[in-house]
Amino acid sequence: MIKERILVIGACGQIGVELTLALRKKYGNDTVVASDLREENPLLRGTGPYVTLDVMNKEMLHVMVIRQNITQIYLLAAILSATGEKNPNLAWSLNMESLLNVLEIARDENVQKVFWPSSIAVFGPSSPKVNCPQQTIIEPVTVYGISKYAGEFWCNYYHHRYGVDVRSIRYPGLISYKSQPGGGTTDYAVEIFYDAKEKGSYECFLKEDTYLPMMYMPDAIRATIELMEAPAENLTVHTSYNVHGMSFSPKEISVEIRKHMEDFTITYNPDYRQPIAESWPQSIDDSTARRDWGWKPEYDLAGMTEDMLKNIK
Ligand code: NAD
Ligand code: AKB
Repeated sequence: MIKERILVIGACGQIGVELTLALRKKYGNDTVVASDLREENPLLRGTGPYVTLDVMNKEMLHVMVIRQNITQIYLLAAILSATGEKNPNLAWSLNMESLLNVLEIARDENVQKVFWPSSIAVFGPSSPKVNCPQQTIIEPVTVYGISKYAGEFWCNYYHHRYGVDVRSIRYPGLISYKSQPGGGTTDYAVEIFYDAKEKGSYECFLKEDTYLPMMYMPDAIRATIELMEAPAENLTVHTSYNVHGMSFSPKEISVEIRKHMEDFTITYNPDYRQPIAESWPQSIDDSTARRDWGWKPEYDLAGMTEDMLKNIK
């Protein structure tokens, strides 16, 4: 039996911290090597091995994978939609080169499985707005969305051409309280909770009726691990799976928060992120993920809101 050794790249980000902790809980602390450009996140300190690593440095990454006997890689380093529009060249080079570096090394070495997240940002204005299907017209208009769509096809290519077992999810906007989000359009749905607790009010950068697909982090972590553990023969999608959690607008989430904090107020001041949000679907059809690996979300808007307010200090 192969002794698993898992490398998480981008482990100090919004998903990375929680995913690393969940993987360590499941597979053992020493099995999971966390890595990032940044200083180690305080929540990871003392829970397992940590290395500073720039995923753009292919030689260093390659040496790390060999020295640490890595058998699985979770690649989370990326530039997200809002930051990407401020620096398109950097977003394209980080998002593409990091993936190609990992896929090349996985092909050459003893890496059994790779996880790389895509996003609902692959969809564009011509995709269906409601219950957007797994396969449909996909014409992204952000550099982030273009990089994710290209990345999906690189994953598909390495799977079919070289047999690399790379798996992917099109995450919706993720909501969490352990690690801050890193420059996305859906970040308002996290900021709103912090401002509600700190100030009792929030100025939203999206219009009140902007519906977007969202998911609570515990569901996203579970989806990731369930997909990675699914039998390979059950998987029919080698680009990236649609997954649905919930869909709501800024107005709806503010109403939900007001059920717990009756004085909470929200104002709207839409900025450059509004057109990005409007280019994306409002909700996602995830029937293929449900069929292939049994995906089912647990959290809805009410359950997520209650848990966020309970946990944000
Ligand atoms: P994040 O920005 O919070 O974290 C990314 C991490 O990568 C950061 O800690 C950063 O320091 C690190 N990083 C950046 N450049 C690096 C480099 N050159 N080498 C090593 N590490 C580097 O992002 P996140 O929200 O955790 O997202 C992780 C992945 O999930 C990304 O691919 C993102 O596109 C995808 N995703 C996220 C969401 C979401 O809502 N958070 C939704 C859809 C898809
Ligand atoms: C973003 O808003 O850029 C991310 C995403 C949906 O990929 N949260």
